Amino acid sequence: MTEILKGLLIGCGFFARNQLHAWTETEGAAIVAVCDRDAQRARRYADEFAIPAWHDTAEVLSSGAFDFVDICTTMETHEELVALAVRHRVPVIVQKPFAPDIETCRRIVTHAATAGVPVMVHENFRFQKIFRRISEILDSGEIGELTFGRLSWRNAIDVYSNQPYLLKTRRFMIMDVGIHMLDLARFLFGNAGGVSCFTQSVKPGLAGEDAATILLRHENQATSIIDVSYASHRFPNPFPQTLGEIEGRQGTIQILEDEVLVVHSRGEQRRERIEADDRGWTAAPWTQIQDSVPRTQQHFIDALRSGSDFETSAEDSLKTYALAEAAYRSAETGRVIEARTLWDTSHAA
Ligand code: NAD
Ligand code: 89V
Repeated sequence: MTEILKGLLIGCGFFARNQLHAWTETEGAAIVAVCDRDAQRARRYADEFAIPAWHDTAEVLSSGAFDFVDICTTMETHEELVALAVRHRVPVIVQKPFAPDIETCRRIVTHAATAGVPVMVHENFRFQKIFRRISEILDSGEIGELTFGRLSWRNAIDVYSNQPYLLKTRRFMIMDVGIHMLDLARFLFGNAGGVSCFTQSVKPGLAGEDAATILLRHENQATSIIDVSYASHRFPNPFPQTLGEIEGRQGTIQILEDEVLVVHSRGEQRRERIEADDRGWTAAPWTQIQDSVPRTQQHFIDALRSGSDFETSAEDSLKTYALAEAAYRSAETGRVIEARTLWDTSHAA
C-alpha cells in the first residue's frame, strides 16, 4: 500500500483545527475533503488548509472517494456517523468520547466487527511523549512489579468558551477528561475490574459533574486512583498536565509539573524532562495535547496500512468505556461495580 490514503474529516469545530494541522504532518495520508452540517465552517477550514473539497452532509461517504474518515464531532453523533462509514466500508478514526454509554459503544463495535470495517478511537493522552516514556520505564522493570498508581488532572481552565456543549452534558467530567485518565490507567497499569467512584458538581448551573474521584482494582492486583476536576484553583494553572505517581516493589515514578519525571530506584533518584514538541502550529498551554495528535493519527495510518491492531481499537476501547460506565453506576449506587460485567457480555450481571 504505497499510495497516499485519501481522507474525509467530518466536524469542522474547535478541536478539528489541531487534527487538520496534524494531518499535514501525517505520513502516507492526506485530507482531501472536509464536511460540517454548518457549511460555513466546512468552507472556512477548506480555505484555511487548502483542502480541495468541502461538503455539508456526511452522505458524501457514499462517493467511494475516501480511504478513511476522521470523525471529530461530539459523542451523541458518533453512532450514526460510524454506521454511515461502515455501510460504505470506509475505515474510521473517531474522537473520544466514543459514545455516551456502554450499550451504544457495544452496538457500534458489533456493527463494525460484523462488517469487518476497522474503527479506532482517537484517544491521544496515551500518545503524549511523557506517557510513552513512562511506559518504557515500566517495561524496563526499573521500579519492579507495579503496586499502585495515581493519575491526577486538576485545574480551573475555562473549558466552556471553546466547548460550550460541556455546560449541558449530563455525563461531563468522567466522559470528557476521566476517559483520558481511564485509558492511561489501562495503558500503564493494565486492565481493571473493580470500580468505586464519587462525583461532584462544584460549578453552579452545570448539567453534569465537574469533578470525580475513581478507585480501580487492576487484574494484576495493583490499585490506582484517578482524580479529575475542572474546579481546582492553582496558580499558575497546571492545565493540561496530568500529574501523579506510580509505585512498584523496587521504586517509584513521580509525574511532576513542567513535564518532569523523578524516578526513584536502587536507593537513588534521577530527573528526566520529557518536553512535548513545539510544531509551529502548537501553542502553550495546549502544546502537550496538540503534540499528541499527529502521533495518534500516524499510529492510525501505520496500523491501517500494515493491517495490525490499533492500540485504541473500538473493541479494546470497550474495556475503557466499561470503566467509565462502572464509575457512573458506582456514583449513583454507592457500590463497587465490576466493569467486566459491562464489556464482556459472557460475564453479564
Ligand atoms: P465542536 O462542537 O466545536 O465541533 C463539532 C462540529 O461537528 C460542529 O461544527 C458541528 O456542526 C459538526 N457536526 C456535528 N454533527 C455533524 C454531522 N452529523 N455531520 C456533519 N457535521 C456535524 O466540538 P469540538 O470541541 O471540536 O469536539 C469534538 C470532539 O473532540 C468531542 O467529542 C470532544 O470531546 C473531542 N475533543 C477531544 C480533545 C482531545 O483529543 N484531547 C480535545 C477537545 C475535544
Ligand atoms: O481533551 C479533551 O477532551 C478536552 C480537554 C479540554 C481536556 O482538552 O476536553
